[in-house]
Amino acid sequence: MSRLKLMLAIVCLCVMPMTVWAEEEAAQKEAPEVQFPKERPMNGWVGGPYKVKAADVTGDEIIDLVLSHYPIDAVTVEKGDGKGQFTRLGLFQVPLDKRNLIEPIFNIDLGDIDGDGLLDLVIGIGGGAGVPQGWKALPAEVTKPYWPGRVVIARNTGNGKFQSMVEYPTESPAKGVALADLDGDGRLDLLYTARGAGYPPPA
Ligand SMILES: [Ca+2]
Ligand SMILES: [Ca+2]
Repeated sequence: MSRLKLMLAIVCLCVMPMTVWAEEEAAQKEAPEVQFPKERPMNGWVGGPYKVKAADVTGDEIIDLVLSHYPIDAVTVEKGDGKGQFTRLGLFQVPLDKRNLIEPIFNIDLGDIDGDGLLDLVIGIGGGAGVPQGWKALPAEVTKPYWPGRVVIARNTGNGKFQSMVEYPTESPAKGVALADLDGDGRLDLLYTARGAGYPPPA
């Protein structure tokens, strides 16, 4: 545990002016499927749905589920009907434009960041995908490029969809994320944890 350096950061989020989004896309007729890359090296990591949050993200005052899927960088929205039944409404994938590898999502949280009444999404995501086999025996300079992380904030655009707004880079995978008004100013603050620079250490 002594090698495990925990970093805690707090970022103040600016509350954007409330915006009325007049155009709402029509409900999807078919639920989107979660596509798992066939060629992606798994490195022993398996599994589907990983983290779950229960909250009303559609604005109809009925609890929905937001699921993160560990082997891929995707979040799905499962719309609740208030009777215990859920229907997949949307799928959000973290944009790949700033990286080449698909990375696992470690954690998610929800909060209305822009004050439009819809819960927005924060994601802790990090390296690991594509790490060479036997990485524990490799020197840090070889494995380090695989381990940066980021915290992604995505705006709820309605109808179970999210749009990436901003990313905060972290030196290692962002593990924990949370939204809370820490200083009581009525604006949500962002917290995240990361394992720390230099992880994993050389064997
Ligand atoms: Ca709902
Ligand atoms: Ca919002």
